[in-house]
Amino acid sequence: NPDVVTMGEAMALLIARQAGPLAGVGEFQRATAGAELNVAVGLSRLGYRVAYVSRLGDDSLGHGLRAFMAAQGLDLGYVRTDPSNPTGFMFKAMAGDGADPEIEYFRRGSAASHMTPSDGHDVPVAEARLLHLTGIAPALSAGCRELAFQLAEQARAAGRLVSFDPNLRPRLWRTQADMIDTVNALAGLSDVVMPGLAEGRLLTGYAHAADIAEFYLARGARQVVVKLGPQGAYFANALSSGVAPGHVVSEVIDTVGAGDGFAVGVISALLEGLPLDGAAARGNAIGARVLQFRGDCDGLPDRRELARMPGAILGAMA
Ligand code: KDG
Repeated sequence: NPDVVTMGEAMALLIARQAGPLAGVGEFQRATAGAELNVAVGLSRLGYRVAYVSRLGDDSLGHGLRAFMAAQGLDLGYVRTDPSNPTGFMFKAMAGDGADPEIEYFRRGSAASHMTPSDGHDVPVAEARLLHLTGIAPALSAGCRELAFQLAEQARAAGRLVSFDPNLRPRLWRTQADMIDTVNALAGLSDVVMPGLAEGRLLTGYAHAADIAEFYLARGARQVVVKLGPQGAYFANALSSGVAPGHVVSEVIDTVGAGDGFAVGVISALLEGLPLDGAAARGNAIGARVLQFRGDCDGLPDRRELARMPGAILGAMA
């Protein structure tokens, strides 16, 4: 059985090899993207068995993604091939000075966006230790949204942990109100909620990390970690609250994927029985490492690399 189950859309990622707006870039490097895929890869590198639920098109991008996932050790038993719809892809520009890069999606009507609750039927959520979801999959289609809620409800009914990163992508939603309502409803089914500060403000209407955390604790979350960027992360549960300090990164290469690296740190540490402050510290350390690599997954460490990282509080693998 898997330790962790996650579900989402994997995309081919074309990363600009030249600076400037995407419209003028002629050379790209091929990589992979997908917030939940990044988390799956990060947890697999740390030794967890991860089952990934998705659909890929029967095309070269889909075949390439499947080979990548297999090489990363993911359990692909729940990745279906959809012969009638394409694999999604996206472009990412080369950003300067730590700004978020320009992103362009080609994913509408993709194979993954055609998922429905039937994709979750044989997934062993009740046998896994944790289910990880983000706010991206439920934005893709009604079917993906139903699948996300179904998996969350199955995990809860079986007493399994649910971790959730809002990962707000306003351009994927029809309206902001729909985004806020849906994301907060999924957060309400989750034990561990990990918004960024700007996301938390938009989702709750509160300005301060402590109030954002209180909002989710009052709705049933057991642990909340609010990402504060270079300032680190604010964490709160019934026992404790505080700030796990951030890391100084001398050169930020690319910000995309740092939040997923943060989630890998928090989830792995909690699975290893670390207290929430240690989990937030490991999240900060892995998030900071991801900032120093261009690809979304390139900075995700294995156990040996984690052991050498500053501030990545170590725990015994459970
Ligand atoms: O969190 C990183 C993701 O944003 C990236 O890999 C692509 O999943 C993605 C998305 O939908 O933006």
